[in-house]
Amino acid sequence: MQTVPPSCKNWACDGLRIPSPHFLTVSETFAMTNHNLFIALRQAFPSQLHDIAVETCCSSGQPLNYSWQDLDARSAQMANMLQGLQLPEGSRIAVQVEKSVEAMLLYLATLRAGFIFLPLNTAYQNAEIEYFVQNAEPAVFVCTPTNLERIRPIAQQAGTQHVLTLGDDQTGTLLEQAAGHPTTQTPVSKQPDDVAAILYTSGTTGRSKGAMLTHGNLQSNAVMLKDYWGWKEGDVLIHALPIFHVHGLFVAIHAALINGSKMIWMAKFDPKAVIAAMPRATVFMGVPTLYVRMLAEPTLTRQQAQNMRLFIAGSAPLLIETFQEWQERTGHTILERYGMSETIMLTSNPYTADARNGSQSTRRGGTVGFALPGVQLRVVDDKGQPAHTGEIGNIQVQGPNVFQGYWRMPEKTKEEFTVDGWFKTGDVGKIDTSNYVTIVGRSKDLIISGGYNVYPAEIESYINELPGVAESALVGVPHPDFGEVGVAVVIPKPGVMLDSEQILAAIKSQLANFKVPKCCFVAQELPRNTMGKVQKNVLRESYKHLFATATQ
Ligand code: MCA
Ligand code: AMP
Repeated sequence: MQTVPPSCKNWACDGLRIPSPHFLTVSETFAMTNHNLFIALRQAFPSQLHDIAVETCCSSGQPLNYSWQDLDARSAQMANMLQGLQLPEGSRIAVQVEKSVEAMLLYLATLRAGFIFLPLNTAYQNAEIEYFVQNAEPAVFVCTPTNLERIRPIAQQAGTQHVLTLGDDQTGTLLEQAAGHPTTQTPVSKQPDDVAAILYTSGTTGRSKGAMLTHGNLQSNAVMLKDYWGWKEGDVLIHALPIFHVHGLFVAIHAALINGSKMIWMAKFDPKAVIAAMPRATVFMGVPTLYVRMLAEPTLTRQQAQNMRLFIAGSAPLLIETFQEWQERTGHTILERYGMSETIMLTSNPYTADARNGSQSTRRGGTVGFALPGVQLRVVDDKGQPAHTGEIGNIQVQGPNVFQGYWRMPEKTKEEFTVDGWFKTGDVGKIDTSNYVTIVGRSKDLIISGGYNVYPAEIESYINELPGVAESALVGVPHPDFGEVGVAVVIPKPGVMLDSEQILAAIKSQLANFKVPKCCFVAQELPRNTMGKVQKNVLRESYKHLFATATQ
């Protein structure tokens, strides 16, 4: 039975401006005059606009169905509302809200209206938000109704003119204001180089940098992945990832929309719910932690997964044990791919062959597959010279997917590119004789925990500010659930007694919860090499068994 959201009742999808459906090829994309990404997505909507596009699942309220017409009409209303605010060209629309279909519509509306979408992790706390708004100076900030009183002064101090709210239960001033606007809208004309979104990603200095992704970056990656991953009519995606990072926002949503595919939409990942939805779906995307958690469920069986066509993993290394166990339990071979906020998707294992048929072109566990069509990837040594086949070095990339630069950080942007225009990923890897890429580590000091990035320099700077702290070091150690988690080692000032629980509590009040170290040790000194540099490898070795179970 179809339950229509209360606010959708009176929609009329009159005068749609874009004929449908038609899947754009890469060459057609380049022949377009208006390169607004929304046009390519809208063009792929099925001709039966009353069919269900998104079905919500497993939230506390009643399941809701959104038709393709709903997506079009409601994003048009929001776009018209945004345009009615008379914002300057290139305005940033910052969004920190819980996952909901309306939040996705706000993203589509921002594209349509030609503004720049700036999604923020819901875990970010005041100090983190303050930095983002002061850096990005958004014209609009959309937050949850609950956070309004907290966010409004922070946003207004940074010059944000409009602070709106959006709840995950179809409430908030954004929807109230959008409701009175027309349900049709012509997407604002955009060039491929126009910025569509800014994604904040931290750096080695601990200061976050806004990666500017263009309409061209996003569109080229989406169109290419649709083909590469064999998307076809009738595919249904289980969407269980957050929508404030590349994986859930771009890779998953674009893939479904650009194929005119329905999404089963889960506000939060619940392993039981995903497994229960498998018989009605064909594609799933997740970070490795999601696969680990599903493997712990007895309901995950070959029969339950038999309707599924493709399981995709990325954002963090997928352990070979997880890859193999998934194959044994479900009969499916996970396709692992690799990407970054600055580049969207870079490499992928092949779609076509199955690992069990012995052909050259299989999905190989422990590797991230081949450079995607249009992406050039090279491995170089520390002097920038090409590494030999199989030799470990720094991964550098080029392609239409590579971002335009860091927001208002031209110097930082320059540093991250080589003089001949290759982007330095900060990942360390190798390419074998069959062209499979394997990531073996990172030159950047980064911990990836459950698919979220934690930059030690940022956490250390917070710890070092605490009273009585002389210095600190954060290292990543293996964890059976999150893959990797942070462990802090803190050195007190002479004569000071520090309490590790108090340190963690102090950090927790200032930083997103996933950044809080899972363990903290107070020590007398940090191990250093002869140059005086902290030997994080020694700390990692000391604590590597702290959470040891399945990862050992
Ligand atoms: C939650 N917690 C975590 C994490 N998530 N700790 C470390 N790492 C995490 N990732 C902690 C919280 O701090 C909290 O601790 C406790 O777990 C429960 O929090 P809750 O939010 O309820 O956790 P959860 O719902 O179980 O979330 C786990 C999760 C989530 C489902 C794995 O982290 C998740 O959705 N991860 C996916 C991230 C993602 O989409 N990454 C893609 C980035 P306490 O109670 O002590 O406070 S895009 C990217 O990387 C690139 C481009 C790419 O290639 O895709
Ligand atoms: P982000 O800054 O959130 O975009 O994170 C990008 C980083 O995630 C990359 O530079 C890699 O270090 C890591 N990453 C993404 N996918 C994979 C993967 N399949 N295997 C290993 N690391 C990955």
